[in-house]
Amino acid sequence: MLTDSEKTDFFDRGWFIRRQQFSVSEIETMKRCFTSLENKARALWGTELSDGAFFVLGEKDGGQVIKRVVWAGGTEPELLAIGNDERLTRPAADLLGSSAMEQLLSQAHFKRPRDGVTFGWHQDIQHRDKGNDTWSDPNGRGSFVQTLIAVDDMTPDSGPLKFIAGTGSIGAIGLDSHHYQSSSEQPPDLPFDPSNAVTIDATAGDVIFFGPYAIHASFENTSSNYRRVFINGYAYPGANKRQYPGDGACRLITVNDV
Ligand SMILES: O=C(O)CCC(=O)C(=O)O
Repeated sequence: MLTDSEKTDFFDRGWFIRRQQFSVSEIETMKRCFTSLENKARALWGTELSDGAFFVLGEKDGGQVIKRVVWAGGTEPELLAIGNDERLTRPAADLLGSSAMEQLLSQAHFKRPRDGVTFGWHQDIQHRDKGNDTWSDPNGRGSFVQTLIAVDDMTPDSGPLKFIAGTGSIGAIGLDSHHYQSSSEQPPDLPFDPSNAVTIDATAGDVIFFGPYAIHASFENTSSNYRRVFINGYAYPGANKRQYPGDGACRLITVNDV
């Protein structure tokens, strides 16, 4: 069950963290899957759907950059199984107010040292609602829950997540897509003050829960360690009208007794 303060943190502040949800050996399994994804990416020439997952790849200084692997569970069954784990799905169902959910995301982020991968200031609704009736909000509270498992420790220099507190229920504010692209911590024209952002400090095994309106970002990993996260995202049934890439993406998940 969620506590009242977790609910308030999610809907008002924008996020909450459950510490040490996954054991050392479960994290080791996730790391093995991420290594397998890296090996699979190495065999690819560019962004493509391969073996059930969608690899979004780039290049820096002549080397391959893995920007993200969309529907990673499509090629790594152990990651797919985690997407149906009640440590993620039960709180998500509770927040959505529905025992049935559509799993939209099973996404691997790598952030290898100095690989240039950044996620500029954005709200996740920008990636759910692509206009033309691709998204609706049947539960009236955003209809989406994102969960992010820290696979490595998230330290101040490893490109940690940053949130703007108080944005959990502000609705879509129409941040420009260039904010999402930006690698700069402080683009000049943001409608909020990034210097007030809260930097998340997480240990491998922690899970961060946040909604579609929470404004957040993460910048370059300047440490000498990997900063991997595994993201699973769940929508209220009927909210999403797009097909996401990857074998089995947008599957229906049901949690008992919510
Ligand atoms: O890997 C990251 O830090 C980015 C996470 C993020 O922006 C998201 O899940 O929407």
